[in-house]
Amino acid sequence: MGALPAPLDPALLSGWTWICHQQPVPGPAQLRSVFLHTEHEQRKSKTVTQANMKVELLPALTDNYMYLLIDEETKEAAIVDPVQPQKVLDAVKKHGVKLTTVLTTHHHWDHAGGNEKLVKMATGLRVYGGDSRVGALTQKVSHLTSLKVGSLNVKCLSTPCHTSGHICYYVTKPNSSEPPAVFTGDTLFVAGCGKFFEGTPEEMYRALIEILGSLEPETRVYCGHEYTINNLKFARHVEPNNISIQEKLAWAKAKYDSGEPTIPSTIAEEFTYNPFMRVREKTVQQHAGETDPIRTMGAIRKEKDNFRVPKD
Ligand SMILES: N[C@@H](CCC(=O)N[C@@H](CS)C(=O)NCC(=O)O)C(=O)O
Ligand SMILES: [Zn+2]
Ligand SMILES: [Zn+2]
Repeated sequence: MGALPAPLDPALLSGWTWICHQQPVPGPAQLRSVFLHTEHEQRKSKTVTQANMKVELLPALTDNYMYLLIDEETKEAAIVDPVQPQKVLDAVKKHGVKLTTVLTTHHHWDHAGGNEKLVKMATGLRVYGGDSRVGALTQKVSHLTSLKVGSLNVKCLSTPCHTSGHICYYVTKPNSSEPPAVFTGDTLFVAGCGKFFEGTPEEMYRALIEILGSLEPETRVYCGHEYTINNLKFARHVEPNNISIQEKLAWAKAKYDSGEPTIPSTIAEEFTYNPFMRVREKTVQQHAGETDPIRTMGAIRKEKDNFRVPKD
């Protein structure tokens, strides 16, 4: 074993001073940049292989993920939110695949900020997104737009709230018994959801419960950030007696300690520990002092915006 630094508390991982849709500006957090640099290198990638689709998780920035989606049949590939283009091209080369497609979840810098550079480094890319603010956009998509990556079917799901043009991408392989995958950007995180920058509690309810919540329960969830531990600490605050939260938190801490991603989860799992997916549950409503799921959604989002994450 080399001299790896002790893992940082995830509460320290915010790194740069920024709002997520702006380019980071050097701030007080630069003091931690030496640690953070080391921390980046400690974050491991991971490949999830299903029968006909492969998903490589590519850690980016401090806590973002880019995802390389590979169709094993044709060796064609798509990249989700390529904020660090060189890392993407290294992964493309490693897998010996042809990158044809960029799937952008939303226009924020930490997701779409690499598009312009990537299209210059690799020519002929189709760049999809649901918002004219997405850089290098070639095809604007909307709810239920379908597209293909090799033999894989990708269905665009419009999930406005974090941003008004946010798209999740649902990927299936025709005639396969393997579970589908969904790339959820900053709409759904493991055990959490994105901030409501451009939308309402009602819209997030529709996105999480009605749209993502009606996908096949075994669907793999690949989200835009590694926020799992902090999210579960908030979930535990909302539902102190929920065993699923306690078990997932212990599991996530062990993963974090070994530098491994906590992604993917599944839609079925999210319903057991994610408070924003559980706004119809009495326990969550009681915590919020509400009886209506949409009002509960608004109340717990507001509470999380101001939540101080405990050390353990
Ligand atoms: N609380 C975030 C701060 C960064 C942030 O605001 N992230 C955006 C996405 S880029 C967000 O929607 N976070 C959801 C949340 O804080 O619950 C963290 O855990 O580091
Ligand atoms: Zn983000
Ligand atoms: Zn965002």
